[in-house]
Amino acid sequence: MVASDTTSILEQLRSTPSPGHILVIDPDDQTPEMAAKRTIACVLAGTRCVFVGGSTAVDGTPVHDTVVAIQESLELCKWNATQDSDASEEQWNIPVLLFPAGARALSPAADGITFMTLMNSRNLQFVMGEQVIGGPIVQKLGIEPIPMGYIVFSPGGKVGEVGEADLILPNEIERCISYTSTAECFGFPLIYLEAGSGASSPVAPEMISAAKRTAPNAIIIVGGGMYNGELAKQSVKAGADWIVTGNLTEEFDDAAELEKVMRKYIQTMCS
Ligand code: 1GP
Repeated sequence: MVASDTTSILEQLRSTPSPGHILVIDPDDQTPEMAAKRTIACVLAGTRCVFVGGSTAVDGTPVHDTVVAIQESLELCKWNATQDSDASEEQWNIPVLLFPAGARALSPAADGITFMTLMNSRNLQFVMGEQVIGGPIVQKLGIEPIPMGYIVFSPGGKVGEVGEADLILPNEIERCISYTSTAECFGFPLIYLEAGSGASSPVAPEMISAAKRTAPNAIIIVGGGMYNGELAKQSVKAGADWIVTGNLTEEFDDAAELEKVMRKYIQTMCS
């Protein structure tokens, strides 16, 4: 990241005006160069944070190469901004966070890591197993861990399958409340409500409202199937602090076109 070195990433996330937009980059779906190009287009459109990872991205090499390419592009844009009195350097202070599928999908070039537990997995490996392997590595790498309760809702997509999630179904608001209250009791600063990448519908607004109500101290992140700004806006109205978009951005190889689409998306989301 190119932010002030004294500000923690978590503080930066907390102080970013809500709602914020997160771009999720899946290194399995694109080259590092394309990931960097999409990142720059989205930041120009208003994105304020980048997650790198995906449910099948378990190997560290593509993750690392992708993080490096993104960081280099952001640094270059920041440097360019220093040469132009009309440009804002601050715009390029974008945290690049690992959003790992497991303990091997790590990179020292990241600014931080969403150190998550997949709370509603049936498999302990995703609740505390990968974490116990990854914890010492994260400490050695010196990247900032940001604790995150990760909760997967129906339809769940690939992450629901791979993560063996006991999905929260549309009529199970009480289960949603149980998980988000528990996440609040653990003190997770981040709670991610996930419908799965490419989900046919995003997490329902009433689930998001319940999460916001029962976990008032957490930053509520919502993603999966957020195909347009209107859906994102509904989630924001329900209480989402940050909206995550992945698949939609992969439809565009042309940076100018992507910037245009995402500018409209983010404007609608914030309206
Ligand atoms: C995946 O929630 C994110 O973890 C993004 O989902 O790819 O559907 O935007 P989409």
